[in-house]
Amino acid sequence: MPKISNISCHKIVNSRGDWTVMTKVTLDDGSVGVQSVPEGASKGKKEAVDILPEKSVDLVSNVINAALLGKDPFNQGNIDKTLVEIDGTENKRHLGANSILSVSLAVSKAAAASKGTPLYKYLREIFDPGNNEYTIPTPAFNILNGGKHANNKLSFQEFMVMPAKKVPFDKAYEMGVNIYHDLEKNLAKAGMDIDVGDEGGFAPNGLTPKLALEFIKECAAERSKPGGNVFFGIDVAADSFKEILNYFIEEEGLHLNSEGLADYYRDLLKDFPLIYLEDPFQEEDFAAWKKFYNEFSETLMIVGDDLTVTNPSVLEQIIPMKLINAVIAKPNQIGTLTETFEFIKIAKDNNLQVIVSHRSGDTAEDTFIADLAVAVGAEFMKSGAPARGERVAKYNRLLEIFLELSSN
Ligand code: 2PG
Ligand code: MG
Repeated sequence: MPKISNISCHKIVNSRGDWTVMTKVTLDDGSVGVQSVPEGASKGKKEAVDILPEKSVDLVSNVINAALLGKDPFNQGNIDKTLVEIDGTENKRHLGANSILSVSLAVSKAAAASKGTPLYKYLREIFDPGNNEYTIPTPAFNILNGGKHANNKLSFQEFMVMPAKKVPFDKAYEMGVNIYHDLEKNLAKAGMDIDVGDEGGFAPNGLTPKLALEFIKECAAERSKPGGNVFFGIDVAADSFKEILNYFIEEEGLHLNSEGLADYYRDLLKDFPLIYLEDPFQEEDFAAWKKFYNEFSETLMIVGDDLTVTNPSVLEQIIPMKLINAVIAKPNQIGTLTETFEFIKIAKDNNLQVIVSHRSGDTAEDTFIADLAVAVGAEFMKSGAPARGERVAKYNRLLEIFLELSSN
């Protein structure tokens, strides 16, 4: 059996122009796995912690390289356990979640390469061995950016269009691209800026959440029926505009308490085919989550991201509270593949829908989340707009898998 023969690491630049790391794992049969690490802007408080890229390069190339030399790359559980043990902290601040994640995922890629198996199939063998049924997740295209992802005055972070489940991936992708370009035209026609934010969605000033949804509704209506073939979703990322007591919607001068914000959502839900609200309240505003869940859990995806941070033990604490019916899964929030799988398993066992997600600072060379989303049978994948290299790399990989599976 092939063994790990070398691990090297260097700095690269991510989509936001910030430094991150890229790690290469080589096996003694010559197989290679390369993995870069994305970075978020709106992070949950309990996310695993990254360290400075320089320090990460040093630790991966020396400490981790020495520790994993000669280890079995097919025993992902053991690789990740070793990394977690060497780190020895609760939030991976010693080795750094960035160092650990780059190695953990690169090992899986090297192992898949060694077997000559597509990555999604190899990941499936670990996640759910023997299950050969694959589905392609529905894409959630983030076409308007605000919050911490843009320099505009729009409080909510991501306005997404989500094709209906019944639409096959190639058609769904086309729908996303067409709506994106229609939106570009309509914003320009209205004299608005068509520069884009961190995730490739437009980021003009002069919008309120309601106006943003009006624009999207108009564009979606041109190609398909809102509420029929295409639905809307919002990642509110409410942490990012929470003041001490209230939520501040700056573009409307509104300081809303939790109930006021819930009313704000009630209004939007009346007027638009919204099926998805991510982080609608700040991550510790449990009472507001609870009340909202009780009212809308049958009709709306109420999604935890900053609330659950891909952390299995955090999710286990949240589930009995009944606050959510869906979760975001982002490998870099927790730092290893094994823990990401554990988190997704807990979610599935508790009937929570799973959305595998990119980060706002992502890397163009990395498409891991597309293979991951297919491997775990995630219902959705979000990777920003259907534009910009680092965003479409993931959607293009999903298309490749879709075509491969369709031809069989
Ligand atoms: C989110 C993500 C990705 P960030 O909040 O869901 O869209 O943003 O990577 O900045 O945390
Ligand atoms: Mg989010």
